[in-house]
Amino acid sequence: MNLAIESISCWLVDIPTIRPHKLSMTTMGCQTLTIIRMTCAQGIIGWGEATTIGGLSYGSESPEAIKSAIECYLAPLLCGKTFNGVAALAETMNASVKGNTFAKSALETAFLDAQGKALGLPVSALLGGALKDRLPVLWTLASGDTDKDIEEGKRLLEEGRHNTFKLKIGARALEVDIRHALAIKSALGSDISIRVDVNQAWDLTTAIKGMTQLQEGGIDLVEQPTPMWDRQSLITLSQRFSVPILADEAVGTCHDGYALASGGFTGAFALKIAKAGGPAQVLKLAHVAQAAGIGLYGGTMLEGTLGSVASLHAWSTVNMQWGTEMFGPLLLKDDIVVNPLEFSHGQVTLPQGPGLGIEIDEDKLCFYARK
Ligand code: MUC
Ligand code: MG
Repeated sequence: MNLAIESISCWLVDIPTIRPHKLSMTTMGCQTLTIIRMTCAQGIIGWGEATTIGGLSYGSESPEAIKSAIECYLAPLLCGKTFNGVAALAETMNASVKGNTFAKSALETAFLDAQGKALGLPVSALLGGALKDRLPVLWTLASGDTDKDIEEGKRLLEEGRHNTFKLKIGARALEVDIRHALAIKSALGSDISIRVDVNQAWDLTTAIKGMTQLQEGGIDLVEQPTPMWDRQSLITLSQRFSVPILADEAVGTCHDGYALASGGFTGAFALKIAKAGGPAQVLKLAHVAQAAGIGLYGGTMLEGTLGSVASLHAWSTVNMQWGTEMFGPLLLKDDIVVNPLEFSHGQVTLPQGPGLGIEIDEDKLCFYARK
């Protein structure tokens, strides 16, 4: 369906987290959401979000750079033009702007939201159709303190909100990290799935040592143990251990996925709309993985509700063997939507209305927007 884009506005929205969130490269006390509003003909409005972690410590696009790429380069390319879908939108953006997948993801999301509203269809329908309306969602224990993480994990299990946990390791000495992970595994019980995310902190030798102990201790999945550029180590580890590897930073687009798959990687890919350039683009990577027999996992950049819902629409159209981690909104003290997502029994409900199916609270957007 043809949609003419008239204008695009962009804000940096700073929201504190409920507790410090410690990763191998940074500790977050606040999350910055880059939010865009796309106004189309007939007053149809689409919303999009691009969010990264820890300024420039995680990815190569900062929130400020995302806003500037949108305002100075991408919005002028799109405003005043008509597009019949995301294929044409992506072609126009990619012809003039290299990389910048976070910025492109926010724009593709907003276009899908607007197109869904114009057609009276949920975004999932524009992406192939939802296979289900409830998706599994784990929680990340990352307070930086083993006892606090155990307490938090036990509380969430009791409340029935989550039944699977990811731990962030890699910042401390290997033995400390292994002790931490195995203490949490034994405290939460053998039937609770525990995964670890090393966020690229180990070299191959350390990874072999670490994975041997994690595998013996019953850890279910090891995410991005080695640097993103070291594709060969990831392939070697995936072939050497029975505990599967989840590639995250190493796999953004379908091209990365193809290179890993054709190099002999086994395991799973963490899909993220921001790494791929949007909810439609990330499905190209999902399809490469499916063709290669590689598992799928719905990844987050710790987005708020807007970005998390955009991801969920995409994840709902494929089979996520490893579930999802779309818990970002629960890590934030507040959000900019009228109705929060519904999380229970280790699952989250996909909104059903037209477009993304969420309503933005513009007063809250103004309140949290950077002045
Ligand atoms: C990452 O690397 O996976 C996802 C969950 C979380 O706690 O951090 C992110 C980033
Ligand atoms: Mg990760």
